Amino acid sequence: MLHRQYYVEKEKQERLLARKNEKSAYYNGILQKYQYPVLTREHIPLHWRYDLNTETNPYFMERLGVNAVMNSGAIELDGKFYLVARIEGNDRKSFFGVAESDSAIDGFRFRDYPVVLPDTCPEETNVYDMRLTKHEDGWIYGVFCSESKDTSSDDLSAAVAAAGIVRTKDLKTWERLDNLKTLRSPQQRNVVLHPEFVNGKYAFYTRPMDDFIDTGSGGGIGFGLCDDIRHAVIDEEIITSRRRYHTITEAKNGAGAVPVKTEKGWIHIAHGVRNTAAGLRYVLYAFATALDDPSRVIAEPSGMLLGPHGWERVGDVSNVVFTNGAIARENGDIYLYYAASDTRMYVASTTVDRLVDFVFGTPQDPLRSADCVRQRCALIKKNLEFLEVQGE
Ligand code: BGC
Ligand code: BMA
Repeated sequence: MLHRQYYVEKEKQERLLARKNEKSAYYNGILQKYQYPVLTREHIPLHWRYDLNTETNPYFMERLGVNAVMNSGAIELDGKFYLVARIEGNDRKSFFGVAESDSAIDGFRFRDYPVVLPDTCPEETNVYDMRLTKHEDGWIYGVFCSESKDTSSDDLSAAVAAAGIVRTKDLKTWERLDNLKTLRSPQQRNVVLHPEFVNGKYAFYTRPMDDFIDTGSGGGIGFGLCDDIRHAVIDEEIITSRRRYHTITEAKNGAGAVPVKTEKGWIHIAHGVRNTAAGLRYVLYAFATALDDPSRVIAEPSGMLLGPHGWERVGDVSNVVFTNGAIARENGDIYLYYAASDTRMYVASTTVDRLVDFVFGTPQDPLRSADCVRQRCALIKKNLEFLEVQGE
């Protein structure tokens, strides 16, 4: 027999899943944010959390609760929208779940089961943040963080982050390949596979770092090539988007969504981190690289593309927005999926034209207050003169 509360919870969940999203009042002309999250812990099917049998669960209590749904890979397949979400159990372990919808902004539903990855690394403790790349070789690749305990250290929290790689054709059957080896960097997180071959090789955006948390001497987002995707090894990592003093990337940066190909260049949406008295603050920023050399930065608009505002600032790891997936549609629409404070997923929309205009038409960061204020005064002067001409 099903518990009475099952029907109450089911009804609540159906209402949530059927809720239409609405444009948020937030305006900056670049991104249209939507008001409601697209995925939350409340979207997780009841049968993943409760034992539905009243005999073994007389109080209808959550047996395996879910704490958060965040950092999702995103892909469009045959006109449907898919998010491969990072789901964090109450036990702090993350795993992946595929949610699908006919709409890019609402209606996402998880399948009956989460993703069961081939368990090929016995030392792996946690997996998270999968980027999905539709590669020109015909496969869909998922590159994610595979975290293990650092057994060489006495520190209980010492860990090693590596990039795990899987591939699939249908988001149902997943083949696990070797973890990426970067010969010159001991740790990797935030690795993204470029969708096209570069000089006939597979190309990865990496994030060289000295240690699990600190990027240390790692200069920013790396780029490296490898011959064999099944046993991926990268020797040299060259730096594309650099970290800089007193900018939004001072503490760390990392690739986010798979770059979007446009007529003017590859557009990247990445995250930048700065340290504050209240802890690390994560924002999103954009830049472009050359079509003939996706590692060469050709445009770097100043500042952030999206930062945590309002309720987005509040959650398990507050003051964080993070993306590892965007969907660029054939018609030029772009949907950027981002997590707020490591707790829930939101979406913002834009278009290729707008993003190109933002990336190539926004001035660069002059890096010093004196120059920034001069830059702003030039804009103000131009506007005041224009308003006068307009008779305003
Ligand atoms: C967490 C990630 C976090 C990383 C670095 C991992 O253990 O699961 O969410 O980004 O540590 O702080
Ligand atoms: C990490 C990322 C994310 C997370 C962020 C903020 O470095 O890889 O998993 O969203 O920190 O906690």
